[in-house]
Amino acid sequence: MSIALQPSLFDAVADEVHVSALAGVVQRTELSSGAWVDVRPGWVSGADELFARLAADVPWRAERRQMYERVVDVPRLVCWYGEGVPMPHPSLDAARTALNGHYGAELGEQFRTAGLCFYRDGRDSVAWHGDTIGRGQREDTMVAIVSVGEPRTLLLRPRGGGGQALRYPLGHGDLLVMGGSCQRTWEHAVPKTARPVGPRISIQFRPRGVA
Ligand SMILES: O=C(O)CCC(=O)C(=O)O
Repeated sequence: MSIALQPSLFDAVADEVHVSALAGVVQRTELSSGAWVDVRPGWVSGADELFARLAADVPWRAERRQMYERVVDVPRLVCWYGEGVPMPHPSLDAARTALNGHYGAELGEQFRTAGLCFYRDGRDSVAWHGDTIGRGQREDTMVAIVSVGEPRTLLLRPRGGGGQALRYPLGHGDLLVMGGSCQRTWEHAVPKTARPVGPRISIQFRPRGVA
């Protein structure tokens, strides 16, 4: 797959992909109902290289789903790496190891799976939802999202809406972690945009039984 990407200035000089330390630099925002969100901008350096590798090497799948009487295209490409399945790039193992080192004690378990989503342009999106398939419906958990490629806005709002959504533009190696009750008391979305935006890949690390 060949997709044009505007490189960030930082990545113009980064020739390898690596993750930096998290302790003391992740910024936590407490939300309502025991939910929280952590943000670490630019966590992955060499993120444009990682984007290019993932865009080319991951066996992306287009999905279709039933929507009322029609079957429609899911507006993004996906690929799922379950427990024990080799990651498509060694830096994703490094990222997961670093996340487990930083969050393992608080989470009480390990991040194990990786879901990858490819937003090709502003028409690709994901609607409001919480990751409530599985344990996220009943239990506090964490979902860690690494974003590479061009920034897209991830919105967060209390479940059911109301009030101003929080906006997080995520791309070029940014990390965002949703924790506590976030998956069942808040919802997130990546809306479509009419702005000319380049492609973004989202890598979501989750513990076992959360999807
Ligand atoms: O694109 C993102 O970072 C969000 C992905 C997401 O919410 C999901 O796949 O459940």
